[in-house]
Amino acid sequence: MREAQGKTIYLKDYQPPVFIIDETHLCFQLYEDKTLVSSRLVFRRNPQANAGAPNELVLDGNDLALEKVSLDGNVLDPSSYTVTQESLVIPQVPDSFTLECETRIMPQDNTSLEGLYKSRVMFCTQCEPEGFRKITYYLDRPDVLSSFTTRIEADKNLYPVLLSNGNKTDSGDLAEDRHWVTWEDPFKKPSYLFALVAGNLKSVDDNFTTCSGRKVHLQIFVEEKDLDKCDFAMSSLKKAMKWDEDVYGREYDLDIFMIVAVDDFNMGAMENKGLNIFNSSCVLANPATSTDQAFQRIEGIVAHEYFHNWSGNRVTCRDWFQLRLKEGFTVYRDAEFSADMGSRAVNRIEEVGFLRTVQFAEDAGPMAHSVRPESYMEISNFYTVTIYEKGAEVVRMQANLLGPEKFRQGTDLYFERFDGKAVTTEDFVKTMEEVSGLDLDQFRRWYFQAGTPMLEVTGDYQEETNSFVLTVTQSCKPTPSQPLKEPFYIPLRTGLLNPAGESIVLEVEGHEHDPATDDLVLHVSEAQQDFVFKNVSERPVPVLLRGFSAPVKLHYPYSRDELMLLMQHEKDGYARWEASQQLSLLVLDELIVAYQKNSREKNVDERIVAAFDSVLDAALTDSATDKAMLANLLLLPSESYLAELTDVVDVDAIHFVREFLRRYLADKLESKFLAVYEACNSAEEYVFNANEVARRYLKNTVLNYLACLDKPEYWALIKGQYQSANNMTDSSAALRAVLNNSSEQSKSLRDELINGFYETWKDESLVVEQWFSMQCATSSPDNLVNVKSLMAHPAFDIKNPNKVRSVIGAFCHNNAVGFHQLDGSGYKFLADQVIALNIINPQIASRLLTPLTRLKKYDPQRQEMMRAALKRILDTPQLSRDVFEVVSKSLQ
Ligand code: B3K
Ligand code: ZN
Repeated sequence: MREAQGKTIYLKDYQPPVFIIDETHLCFQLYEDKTLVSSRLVFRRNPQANAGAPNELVLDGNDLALEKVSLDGNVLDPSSYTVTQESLVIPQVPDSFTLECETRIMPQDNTSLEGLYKSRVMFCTQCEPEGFRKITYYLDRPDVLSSFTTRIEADKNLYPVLLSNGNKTDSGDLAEDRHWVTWEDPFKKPSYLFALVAGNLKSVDDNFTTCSGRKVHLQIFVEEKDLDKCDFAMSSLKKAMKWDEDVYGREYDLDIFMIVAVDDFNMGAMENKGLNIFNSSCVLANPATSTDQAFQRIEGIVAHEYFHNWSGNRVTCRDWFQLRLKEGFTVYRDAEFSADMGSRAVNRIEEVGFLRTVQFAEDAGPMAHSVRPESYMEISNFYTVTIYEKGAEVVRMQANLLGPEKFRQGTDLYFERFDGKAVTTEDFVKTMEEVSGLDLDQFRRWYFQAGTPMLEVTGDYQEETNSFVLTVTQSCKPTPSQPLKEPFYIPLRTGLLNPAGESIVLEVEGHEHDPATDDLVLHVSEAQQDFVFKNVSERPVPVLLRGFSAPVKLHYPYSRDELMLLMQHEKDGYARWEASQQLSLLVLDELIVAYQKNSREKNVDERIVAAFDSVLDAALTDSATDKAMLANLLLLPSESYLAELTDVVDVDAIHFVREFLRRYLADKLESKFLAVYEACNSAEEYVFNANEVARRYLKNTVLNYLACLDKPEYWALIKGQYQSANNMTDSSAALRAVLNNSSEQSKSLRDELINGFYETWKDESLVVEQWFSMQCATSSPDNLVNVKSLMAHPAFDIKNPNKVRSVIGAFCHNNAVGFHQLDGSGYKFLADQVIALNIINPQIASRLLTPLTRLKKYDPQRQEMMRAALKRILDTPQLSRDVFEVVSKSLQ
C-alpha cells in the first residue's frame, strides 16, 4: 500500500531526468505463488539534465522484494544502496552503466489491478500511470523512452499464450512443462506503455492492409467461451485503422496489433504499444448479450485505444500534468470517428449531455482542476472528465478556429515534429499557432483556468435602425486555489431566425462579412461585449452556441414560443435539442416550485405537450427524420442535469416532479406513443447500423412512457417484447421499463422478468453485470435494501471492478433519491464500501467517492451527514493516497 501522506507534486517542480534508459531487457518467470522479474537496464546520463544534478540514481519501486542488484556486473552490497517503500537509491553511479535487478512480486495477491496481476485464470498488466514501479525498479515516468525486450517463462498448459509489446522473436520449451517466449518492441516507449499477458487464450485473427501496402496481422485474444463475441470489435478496429489513415494520414507502424479481453480491469481499456488490454465489457459483444449502447461504446473505445498509437504512443506526454495532450486529443479523435460512423448530431447531443452533467459538476466541486493541472497528490485521480471530455472540447475549439485544412496541417506537423518525443500541451498549441498564424494567447486560458464559464446573453431589437444587439457577459465562479478568473476566449457560433423560422443572412459590425452566411462565430473575449447585427428587418430569435461551440453554460431569456420556434425550424441538431431541453426546464422549474410549496395545483404548460406531440407526429409521418434525434427530443432533462443546474439540490422535488411530468405526457399523448411504438416495432433479424439503432432507441423510449401509465395492456406489451426479443437491446429495455415502475400492479411481472433474466444469463458475466446495474440504478427512494441484498448475491465480487461499478456505483451515482435518503443510510453505505475498497483497490475506492464530494450542493442536514461520512473515511487507518486526496479536498 502506498503512503497516505498528502504529498503534493507540482508542475513547477518538473526537472528533466538525470538519467535515461536506452535499453530495457526484462525477464518474467511466472509461478502461481510468485513472479520473479529480472531486469537489465542500460543507463546513460541525460544530456538535457541540469548540469549541477549529482549522479545519484533514484529508481521508483513499489511493493517489491529486491533480491539482487548488480551494477556493471558487480553485485552491490546492501550497504551501497537504500531501499524505501517507494524507491531504490544508489548514491553514486557512473555516467553510463548497466544495472541488473532481481525482484520478487506477488501478482496473485495484487487486488489493486495496477502493475502485474492475475485476472481469474490469466496474468496481465496495467502500467499507466505508475503501475510499472510495481513490477520492477525503474525510472517510471513518461519522459524516459526506452527500447524493450521481454522474455516470459510460464507453465505451458496453464499459459500457452505469452504476449508482450512489439514482435515475437523466439520461443522454446523448458523443463517441468514450462515454456518461454521473447518479444521485441522496435519503438522506444515509456514504461507506462509496457504490457504482458499470459493465459490460456484463443484468438480471432484478421488482417489490414495499410495505405502503403503493408499487411498487419490483427488478433483479438479471449477465453475460448468468448470467441463468439469478437467480430464487432474486429470490424471496428479495421474501420478505425482506415479512418485514421483517411482523416489524419496516420498509418499503423508494427506488423501485428493485438487486443486482449480481461475481466478484472480498473477502467475501459489501455493502449499499450501493439498490445491493447481491454476490460471485457468494452470489447466483447454479440446481439444476444449486448445492447446497441454497448456496441456503440465498443466501437468508440476500440477506436480510441487504436488512435492512441499516434496521439499518445508515438507522441507522448512529458509528464502527467500533460495528460490532456494524449487524452483530450484522442477523445476528440474518437468522437469525430463516431460522428462519421453514425449520426453526427446525435453523437454531439450525447457528448454535450455527458459533459454538462458530469464535467460541469466536477468543475463546481472540490476536485475542480484545469485541463492542464498545476498539482496533484495521486495522478490516478486525474483521469477525469475534465482531462478527457473538456480536454477534447478544447481541441475541438482549436480545430474549429483553424478550419479543417489548417487543423490537419497542424496535426501533421505535430506528429512529424514530435514523433518519438515526450512533449507538452504548449507544444501542441504552438504548432497550431504556427500553421495558422493565429494568436492563441488568450485561448490558452482554457488550459490554465478551471471552472465552467457562464454566458449571460440578452438581445435588444432596435426597430428604428433595423439592428439587433446581443450583449454577452461572461463570468466564471471561483474554483479551489483560483479565486479570480480572467475572461476566456469563447467562440460563440450564432445564427438568427426570423419569426417565420427562416435563417437570416448575418452582417455583424466588426466581423468579416460573408454575404451568404447565416451562421458565424462571435469572438467573445471580454467580460462584456456587444455584437450588433445590421439589416435585421424584424425582431429575430437568436440561435446561440450552435454545435455547442464552446464548453460553457449559457442563459438567454427565451420565451416559450421562441423555444418552440427553434425546436421546429432550427437546422443545427444540438441547438434544436437544446431548445427542447430549455422548454422542459422551464416547465419543470415551475412544477418544482409548486412541489416545494406543497401546492396541490400542478399546472403543466400545454406547450410542452404540443412540442412532444409534434415530435411524435414527425416520427409517424416523416420516415426520413433521424429517429435517434427524435428519441432525444422526447427525453426530459435528466435528474443529474437538473441537480447540476440548482444551487441547493432538492433531490425529492426533482425526482417526483420529473416522474410526474413523464406520466402527464404519457397520459396526454398515450395513443401517439403507442402508435410510434407500433410503427417502430419489428420482428426482423437484428442488424447493427445507425438506422436500426435509432429505430430501437425511439421504440424503447416511447415504451418507457407507456410503462409509467401502469396499465395491464402495457405490461402485456412489455412482457411480449421481453419474450419475443431477438436481441439484448430490446429484452433489457423491457426489463428496464418494468424496473422503472415500482407500482404494486407491476410487481409480479417485475419479479418474473428479473428472475427469468438471471436464469437465462447467469453464465454470461457481462450480462449479469447489466442485470445488477439495471436494478441498482433504478431511481427509487427505497432501493438500498435491494442493493445490499444484491451484494450478497453469489455473482457479486467486491474484487471485480465491473461488479462494484454495476452494484455500488450504479446505486450511488444514478439513484439520487435513494442515495440521498434523509436518514443518511446511502452515505453510510458508500463510506463503508469505500473503506473496504481502500485496501482492496484504491483507484476504484477513490472513483466511487464522487457523489460524496458534491456535499456543498445539498441542504445543511444532508451536508452534515455527508461530511460525517467523509470524516469517518479520513479517520480510517492505512488510507491510500487516492482516497486521501479526494476526501481531504472535499472536506476543505
Ligand atoms: N490511457 C488509459 C487510461 C489509464 C488510466 C489509468 N488509471 C486508457 C485510455 O484513456 O485510453
Ligand atoms: Zn485514452
